[in-house]
Amino acid sequence: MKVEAVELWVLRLPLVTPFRTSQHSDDERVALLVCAHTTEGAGWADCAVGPGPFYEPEFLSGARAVIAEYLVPMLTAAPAVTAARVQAVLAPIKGHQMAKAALETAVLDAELRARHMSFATYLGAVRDRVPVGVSVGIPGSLAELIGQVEGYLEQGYRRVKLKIEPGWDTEPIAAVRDRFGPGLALQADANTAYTLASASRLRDLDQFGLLLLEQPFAADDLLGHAELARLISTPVCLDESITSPRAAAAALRLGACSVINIKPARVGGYLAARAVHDLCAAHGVPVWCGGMLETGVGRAANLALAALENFTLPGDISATARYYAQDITPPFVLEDGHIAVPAGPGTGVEVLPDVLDRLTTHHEILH
Ligand code: SMG
Ligand code: MG
Repeated sequence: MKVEAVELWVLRLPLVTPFRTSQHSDDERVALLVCAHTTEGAGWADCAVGPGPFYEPEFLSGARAVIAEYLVPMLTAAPAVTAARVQAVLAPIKGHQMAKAALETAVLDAELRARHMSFATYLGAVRDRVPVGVSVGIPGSLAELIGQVEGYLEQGYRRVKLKIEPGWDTEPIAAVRDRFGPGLALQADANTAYTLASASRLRDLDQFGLLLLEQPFAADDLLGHAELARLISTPVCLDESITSPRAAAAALRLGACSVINIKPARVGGYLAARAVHDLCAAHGVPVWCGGMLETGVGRAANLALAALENFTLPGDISATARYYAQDITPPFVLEDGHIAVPAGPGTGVEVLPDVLDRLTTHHEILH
C-alpha cells in the first residue's frame, strides 16, 4: 500500500457545555481531521490536539505544520506503507506524537477498511459494548457542579470524574460524595496543577474513597508521583506523563502510579496504546481510555480500544450529546451506561459530508 495524498480539515464544533480544566477553558473543539488517500482506499483520523499548548506541548497549528512540512512528504515518499510501519517511516522526526498518531490511525483505517476488518477485531477487543464515564469540568459554583453531576447520573453514566485545582478540590469532592453517597464511582483529575508541596492537602482526599487521583504533578515529575503514591492511599493515575510505552514502563518501575489513563494520541497511536495496555496487563495494573473531546471519528476508535481486556475502568468516552449538538458522524448514544463498540470495517463510522462542509474553516490537500 502506498500513501498518495493526505487531506486535512480544520473545523469548529461548539461544545454543549464549556469545559474548564486547571489549565484551560474551551467552549468549542477546534478539530483537525485527516484523511489518508492510499492505493487501497481512504482512511480517517481525528488528530487529538488542543487549540493551544495547554494540555501538552503539541497543539493544532504546530501539528498542521509538522504534518504538512515533514510527515506527509515522508509518508508519500515511502514505497510501501502499512500502519505497523508508519512510526518507523516517521522516526527521523522527534516528538509530535499526536500528529504521528493521526497519520498512523488514518493509514490503519484505510488498511482495515480494505480488509473488511474492524478496529475492535484488529486490536483484540473482548467486548461489544463498554461501560463509560463522564469528565466534569470546573464549573462556576458548587450548585452548578451538583446539578451537572445529577444530570449525568440520571443519564446513566457509570462513573464521574471531577476536574480539580488548588482551591477547587476538597470542597467539590466532599459535596459530590455527600450528595450522591459512597456508591458513586468518583475520581479526580488535576491536570498537573499541584506539586509535592501539596502532599498533605492531597492526602486529605483519601477520606473520600476516590477510585483514583489523576496527574496531580507535572508530566516529567515521575519521582514526585512515586513519592506521593507512598504518602496517600488513593491510587495515583498518570495521564500527561505517559507519552510512550517506554514512559509507561518507567512509571511502573518507579512506582509512580498504580493505574494508567491511555490516550492513543498521547502515546503515539493505537499500536502504542495496545503496547501500553499489554505492559500494564502483565504488571496487573488496570487501565482506562482517556478522552480529548474527540469527534465521532476519534470516539469510534477509542471505543474499540476500550473493549480490550485490561480496560477494567470506565473511560472518558461519553455519548456524543455530552459534547456536541451536531457531530461530524452519526451520534454515539448511551444505553444502560454503556456505548456499543462499532463493528463495521475500520473505525466503523462514516463522516457526514454536509456537516463537514458546514463546520470547516480550513481545508488542504498534501502530497
Ligand atoms: O473527551 O471526555 C473527554 C474529555 C476528558 O477530561 C478529559 N480530558 O486530562 O483527561 C484529561 C482531559 C484532557 C482534555 S483537555 C481538552
Ligand atoms: Mg487527564
